[in-house]
Amino acid sequence: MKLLSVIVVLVLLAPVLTSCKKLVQPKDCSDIHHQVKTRRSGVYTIYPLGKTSAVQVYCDMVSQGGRWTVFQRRMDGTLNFYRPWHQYKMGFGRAAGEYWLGLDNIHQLTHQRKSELLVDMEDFTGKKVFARYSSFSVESECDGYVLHVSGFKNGGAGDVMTYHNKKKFSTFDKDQDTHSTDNCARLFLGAFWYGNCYHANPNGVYLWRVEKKNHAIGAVWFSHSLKSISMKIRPVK
Ligand SMILES: [Ca+2]
Repeated sequence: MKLLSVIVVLVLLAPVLTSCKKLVQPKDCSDIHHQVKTRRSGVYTIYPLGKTSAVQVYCDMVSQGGRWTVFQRRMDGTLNFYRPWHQYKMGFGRAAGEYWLGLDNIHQLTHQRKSELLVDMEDFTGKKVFARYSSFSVESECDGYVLHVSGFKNGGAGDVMTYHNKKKFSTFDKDQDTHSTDNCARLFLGAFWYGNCYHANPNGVYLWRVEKKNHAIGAVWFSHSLKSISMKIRPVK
């Protein structure tokens, strides 16, 4: 009888006991940093949509205070970025190398928490610059993944993203750009928040060198071909 009472009490207490032990799953790299402050830059698993949404990302724990969740990364030209809508929606590549995190994840991360954007880049002469924006968010697929970006801070790269503000996302098989007669993704072999058409084309063709002639189809910031670029977000404190 006594044993039965103990079992009953334990069963009744179960929600309380287990709630204290529940796993805290990080939504982004900022959460990972918050859990253990000494975490280094590298590949981690985050859960932007809750416990069934595990996805691997590269966390930049160094640049400008760290805590950055990288959503786009080019570094060696090993991955093809000329891909259809579905892949830009879901993401592709590997977090240890070149990848795109996926528009649904980017939407979730920037929808839940007010976020800022940092774009680090290096050209083929070894020059490193950045552009930073104090506000960055992406709407849902139903709204065309419309980009909202503002609060530019120059780190030598210049402001290209303001041109892309309030534009929808486009891929070669889904034209949502503002070019009335053509498809910017097809013209410039990329996928981005194109207008008519772009100031930056970071998902364009990897060019391997300083390119004077064919830079328009390339992974460029203005007309500057990029050896590496990483676009990353973190919640505003
Ligand atoms: Ca068009």
